[in-house]
Amino acid sequence: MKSFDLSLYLVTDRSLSLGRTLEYIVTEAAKGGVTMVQLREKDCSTLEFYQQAMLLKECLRPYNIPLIINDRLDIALACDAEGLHIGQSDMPYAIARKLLGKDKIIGLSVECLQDAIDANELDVDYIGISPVFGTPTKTDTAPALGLNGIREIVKISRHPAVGIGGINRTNAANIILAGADGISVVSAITSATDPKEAALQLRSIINQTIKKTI
Ligand code: TZP
Ligand code: MG
Repeated sequence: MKSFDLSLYLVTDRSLSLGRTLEYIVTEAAKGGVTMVQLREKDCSTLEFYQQAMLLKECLRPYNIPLIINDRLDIALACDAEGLHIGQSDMPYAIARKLLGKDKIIGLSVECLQDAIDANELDVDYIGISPVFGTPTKTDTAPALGLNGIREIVKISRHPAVGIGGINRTNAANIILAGADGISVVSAITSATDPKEAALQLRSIINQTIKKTI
């Protein structure tokens, strides 16, 4: 059975890790309570990507945290990751599902209401609402959807949803209050002086906020 928790979802970016390895960042984040990790690496060779995925799989195994691979279906298959995250211009969902099988997690980025409506036709496991706010981490994004965008999308979507883009401890609660099941962050954990402490703080905000919404 596929079971996963979207509440605190770390997405990696080596260029923001302040010289520390992703193994270090991910292990500290796991100790701090992240529930999913996505390996998202641009500008790296297939060999490096594969080796990095295998290293992160080892780091996450003791914590039982799923490793999701961004975009690269071949890497997800090669390292037997728990899942794949695809964007609107990546491998079509149907092909990814056919090759990965029904037991793997597949997430899809939605960048507007129509993407979310279209995603209702697909058996994706979650949607990533992208971007919620503008962010220097990724500048080639669709226009920011804001909290209203989250509200509109979760109202019509049949899938669990996580917000991404410009999320940190000052606005994390609002993402949950707008109806998302979780937050996805890159810099708020990856660039923190103490990634474990950053994850703990986000974890605590999410726990408090989820309690209020129940
Ligand atoms: N997709 C949409 S925004 C984004 C991605 C990968 C980057 C989010 O980074 P940060 O540092 O959490 O704003
Ligand atoms: Mg992509």
